[in-house]
Amino acid sequence: MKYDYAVIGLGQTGLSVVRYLLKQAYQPDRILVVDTRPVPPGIEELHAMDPSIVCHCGDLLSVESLLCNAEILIISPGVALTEPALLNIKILRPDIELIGDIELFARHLNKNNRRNKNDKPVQIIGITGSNGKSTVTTLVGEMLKSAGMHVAVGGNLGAPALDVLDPDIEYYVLELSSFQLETTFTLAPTIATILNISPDHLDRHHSMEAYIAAKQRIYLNAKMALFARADLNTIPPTSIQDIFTFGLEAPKTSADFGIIIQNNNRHFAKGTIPLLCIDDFSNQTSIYLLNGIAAVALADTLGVPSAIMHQVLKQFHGLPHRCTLIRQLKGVSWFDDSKATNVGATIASIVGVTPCINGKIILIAGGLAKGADLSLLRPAVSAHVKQLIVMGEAAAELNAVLQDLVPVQYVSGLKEAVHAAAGNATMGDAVLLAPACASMDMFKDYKERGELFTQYVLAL
Ligand code: UMA
Ligand code: ADP
Repeated sequence: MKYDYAVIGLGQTGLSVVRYLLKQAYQPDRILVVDTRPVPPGIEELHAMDPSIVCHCGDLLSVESLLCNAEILIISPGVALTEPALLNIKILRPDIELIGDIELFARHLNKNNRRNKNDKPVQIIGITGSNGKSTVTTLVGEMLKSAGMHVAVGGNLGAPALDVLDPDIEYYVLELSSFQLETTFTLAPTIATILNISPDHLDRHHSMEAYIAAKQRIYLNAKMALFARADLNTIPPTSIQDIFTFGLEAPKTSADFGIIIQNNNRHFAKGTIPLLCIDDFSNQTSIYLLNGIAAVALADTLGVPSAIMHQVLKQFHGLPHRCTLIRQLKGVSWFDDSKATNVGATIASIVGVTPCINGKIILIAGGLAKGADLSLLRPAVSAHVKQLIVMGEAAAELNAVLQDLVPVQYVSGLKEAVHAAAGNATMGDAVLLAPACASMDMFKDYKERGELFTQYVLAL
C-alpha cells in the first residue's frame, strides 16, 4: 500500500495535519498515522474524523517499512529527527521528504502565491526565542487585530498553524519552536525574529550550537529580520537586506527600536522618534518592556498606528502562569511562573520579582531539566534567593549545584512545597514558583502545574 502522507505523532499537530489533508480531499486510505505512545492523545478525535484512517501505535522501528511507502513524512515537533527509524528511512528511501506541519502550512500558502482570496498579499510574521515568544506573539496579534487587519495567531502557541489557515487572512503571526523550525524550509517570513537564546531543550538538540542553528532557521529567506541587540546569537545572516534591532537602551540608528527619554517621559522609539509613552503601563518589569519593544518593532513595521500599540500594551496584563502575582498574604507575595521551564526564564523571573519586594525570594524549582546546566542559576540565586525548595527529577541536581549558596529543602509535591514555603516566608518576602524545568515528570503540562500551585496558595 502506498501513502501520500505519513503523519508521525498524534498529538495536536498530528490531528491538525490529518484535518488539513482531509480538507484538501486526500483519500483517508492514502494517509498513514503512527505514534510511539500506546494510546496517543489524539486517537479518539482521529477516529471521529474518519474511522477508516489507520493509526499504528508503538516503536517507530516496528513501522519503518510502512513509513517507507509514503511520499512525504510529516513529523510532529515532539519527535526527534534523530529517531533511529527516521535515520534508517533516509538511507532506504533517500528521496522521501521529511517535513513538519509549518512546512505544510508554508507550501499551502506558496501554492496560492501568498495571496488571500481577495488577492491581497499574505504576510507571515515568524517569532522564535527561548523566552517571550508567546507574549510577543500575543501582543503582535492583538495589535494587528485592533488595527482592523485580518489576522490569525498560532503555531507553538494555541492552535496549530494548519488549523488557523483561512482564505481571508492577510497576516499570520506564528510562534515557532526550535523543533518546528528544524523541519521547516520554505516559510520565508515577511518578518522573522529571534527574541533571545538561552539554554533549553538540550536533551533534544544535544549542544547549544545545534539549538542556535535550529532557531536561526527562522531567518531562511525572510524578507526582513528583527533581532535583539543584547544577544549576539540572535543576529540574522547578512543576506537579509532589511535588518533592524530592538533593545531597552536608546536606539543607535534610525531603523532600530528602543527606549528614549523625552520631556521626562520614557517612550518606545524608532531611532530618535518617540512612538508611544510607556510610563502608564501597569507592568513595568524589564521583561515586559523588552517583549513590548519587540512587539512594537514588528507591528510598527507592518503599519500599526502608535496609538493602537499603546492601547494594547497598556491593557495587557500578561499571559497566565508567567510571573503572575496570585495573592499577598501576611506581607508575603506569591508568584506563579510555572512557564519558566528553562534556566533563562527562571533567572529573568528572579531578577524581575526582586524590585517588587522588600525581602528575599523563596524559590520553588525542579522537574525535567532537559539537559540544561542548572548551575547557571547560581548568580541570581546567590543575590536574591533565601531558600530553595526542590522537587521532581531535577531535585538532586539543583541541590548539588546550589546547596552551598542557600538552604535547600526537598519536597515530594507541590502542595508540600507551598506549605513549606508558607512556614519559612516572612513579611516582605516572595514565594516564586519558577521551576527552570519542564513539568511532565509530575504534571500534564506547565498549565496544570501553575493551576495546582494557584489552588494551593489560595487555600492557605
Ligand atoms: N510523543 C511521543 N511519541 C510520538 C509523538 C510524540 O512520545 O509519537 C511525545 C513527545 O516526545 C512529547 C509529547 O508526546 O513529549 C507531545 O509531542 P507532540 O509532537 O505530539 O506535541 P503536539 O501535541 O503536537 O504539540 C506540539 C507542541 N509540542 C511540542 O513541541 C512538544 C506544542 O507546544 C504546540 O503548541 C503544538 O504542537 C501546536 O503547534 C508545546 C510545547 O511544549 C506548548 N512546546 C515546546 C516549548 O514551548 O518549549 C517546544
Ligand atoms: P515562550 O512562549 O517563549 O515560552 P512566554 O512569553 O510564554 O515565552 O514566557 C515564558 C517564560 O519566560 C516565563 O517564565 C516568562 O516570565 C519568561 N520570559 C518572558 N519573556 C522573557 C524575556 N524576554 N526574557 C527572559 N524571560 C522571559
